[in-house]
Amino acid sequence: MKPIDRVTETAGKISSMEIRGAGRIATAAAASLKEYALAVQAESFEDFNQKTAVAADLLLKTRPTAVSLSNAIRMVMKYKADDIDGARQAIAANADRFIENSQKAVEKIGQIGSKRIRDGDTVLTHCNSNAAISVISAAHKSGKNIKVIATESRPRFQGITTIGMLDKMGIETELIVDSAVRSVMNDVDLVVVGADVITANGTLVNKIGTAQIALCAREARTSFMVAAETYKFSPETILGELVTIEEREATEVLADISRYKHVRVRNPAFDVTPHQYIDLICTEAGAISPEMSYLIIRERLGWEMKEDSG
Ligand code: RI2
Repeated sequence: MKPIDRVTETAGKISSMEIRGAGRIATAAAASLKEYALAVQAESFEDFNQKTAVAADLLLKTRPTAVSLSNAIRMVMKYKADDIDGARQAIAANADRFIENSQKAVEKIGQIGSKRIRDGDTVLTHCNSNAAISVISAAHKSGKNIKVIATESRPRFQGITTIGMLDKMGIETELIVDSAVRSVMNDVDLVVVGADVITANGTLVNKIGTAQIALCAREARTSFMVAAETYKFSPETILGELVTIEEREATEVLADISRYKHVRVRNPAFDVTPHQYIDLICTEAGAISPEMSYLIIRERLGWEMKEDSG
């Protein structure tokens, strides 16, 4: 297989959600760029730079919402080299660093976030987030007796992946349909979800249904926590950019719509939770209030801003 075909294959898996989850798609893209940079044949340094830029663009276009993807690609593609060999090594080193930091971040988030879970707590989670599961798993490992309520997360049923992971860890779990969230909220002590994007003012963009859960949590006075690596924060939002919400295929919701004449299916993959509904964002840099998101972007991703606005 040609190196570019391998990138196209990974991009296809990300688009179809065979590889999914904001963190996983970011590390898969980084690994794919490394593999490509090490394998691609180029006639000149310019040719190499052009080819790797095309590969990066292929990966970038797969999922329009997740800022993890654009942050990862920019971190991997930020290299200074004099020749092709130097560039190959720099891209490979950047990718390795990104993947390692990402794994460490998820662990750290677990350690920090788990302190918010008390012995005997019931935690509700939505979709399937590695970062959120890290928090739950760290609380369980520290000996706390906890119960988890997991939503199905239609239409792609990522909740089934979540209950599988929790089951393997030996954590007592209940599966509910998405519309049962209000019915169980009074039994929940803490909601923990992941993030696809966090904007400069602390607004959360996450799996469709998250905003309704946050609303229910607020009404029931239940704490709502977001678990997110710092590369889920969007530097572009400081520059005024809006977050694009991915609309996916109608067939994910209804396999055959052909018998209806006046019906169309809408399938937004993500929704927007205002910062007022979020008690805490747990990152590898610490647990912060949503209002501190701007600082995370300046301090952790600031270099990207300078690059963009320059
Ligand atoms: P981690 C997922 O998106 C969910 O929205 C989840 O909350 C978020 O990514 C973060 O997941 P999708 O790929 O990075 O299922 O914490 O659309 O694993």
